[in-house]
Amino acid sequence: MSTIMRCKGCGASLQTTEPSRVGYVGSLDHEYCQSCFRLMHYGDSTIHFHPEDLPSLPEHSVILMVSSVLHLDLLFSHPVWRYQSEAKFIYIINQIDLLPKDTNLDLLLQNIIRKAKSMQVPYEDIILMSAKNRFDIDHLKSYIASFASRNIYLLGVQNSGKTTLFKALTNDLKALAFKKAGLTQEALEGLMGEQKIIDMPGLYQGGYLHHLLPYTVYKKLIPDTEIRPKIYTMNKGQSVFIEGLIAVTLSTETQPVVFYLENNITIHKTNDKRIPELIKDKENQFKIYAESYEEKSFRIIDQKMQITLADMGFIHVTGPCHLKLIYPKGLHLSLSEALFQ
Ligand SMILES: Nc1nc2c(ncn2[C@@H]2O[C@H](COP(=O)(O)OP(=O)(O)OP(=O)(O)O)[C@@H](O)[C@H]2O)c(=O)[nH]1
Ligand SMILES: [Mg+2]
Repeated sequence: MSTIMRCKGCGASLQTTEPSRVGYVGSLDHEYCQSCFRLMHYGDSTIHFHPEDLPSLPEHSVILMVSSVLHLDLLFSHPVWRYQSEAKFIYIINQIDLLPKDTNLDLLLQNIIRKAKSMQVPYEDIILMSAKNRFDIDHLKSYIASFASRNIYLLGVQNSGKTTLFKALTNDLKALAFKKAGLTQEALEGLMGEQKIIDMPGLYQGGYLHHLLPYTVYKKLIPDTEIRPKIYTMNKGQSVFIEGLIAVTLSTETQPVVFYLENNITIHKTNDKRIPELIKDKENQFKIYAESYEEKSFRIIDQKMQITLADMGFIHVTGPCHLKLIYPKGLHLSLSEALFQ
């Protein structure tokens, strides 16, 4: 019986026959598929499929549902509990190091718990942590060890940090964790003491940057360091153009608007009338931005609200006011109460 060789980076079954398919490699004695090799050494991305179906896991599993703080508005949008009703769910809210240092984490946790309760989401625990923090990892290890279950699954949206956690929990040095959405192709397995940790391929989320932009572009736009607030006092009719991608215009009277984005993102203050011309110019420059743009208006009544800009960051603004956003068609934007302060 021949054993299937797997890529150590993404878990794909290695094959030598079809270069355009996942897992292709020149020779089966390589550790990494060609795609992972290129990602590691040249920083580019070739093929990867995006699994859309929820995987079926054994009954009574312990499932760590991993979410990034960047994805909180969609935290419970994959109702895995409906298909895995016997499982124990622990929600890991990862990448909290991205939030400003003075964020009130207790308040954030309370808001998440309130949301879980209102949506009747079953859970054992909700843990705020950073996969890059040794102390948080040690805590998680002891917590996981307290479960009798032998198999612990890591599940969640692409780019939420599952493989980063997997590597830290199992001391695996070869699995790849990059900002490439859909990097893990098939389950990766490793041991933490007597327990098996299984890192699953990420769940696909449409409307995120990977949906519209090539990896070499979106990897620079998704934050990997603290998103410090930048406050812009905007006047009526004034616009802020974010990295040639999203234009935010204030249609009401002067108002401070707070942007939480990766530090290197260019924010250009302009006025409403120049936006079409700027968008066109950006398209000419990059030829990669969306074929078409769409527009959404947000009427903010009174309290502090949050507009989530796909997996790129947030806007906080307090009403009453009216913001208009022009953005590539299909990009995910949402309005919610400000989840963190
Ligand atoms: N700042 C920060 N970055 C993190 C953290 N966890 C993961 N990352 C980064 O997030 C990116 C994605 O991490 P992965 O572990 O590959 O994410 P994944 O959930 O396995 O993604 P898929 O395999 O595509 O489903 C990488 O660039 C990681 O370095 C964290 O706690 N803090
Ligand atoms: Mg992964």
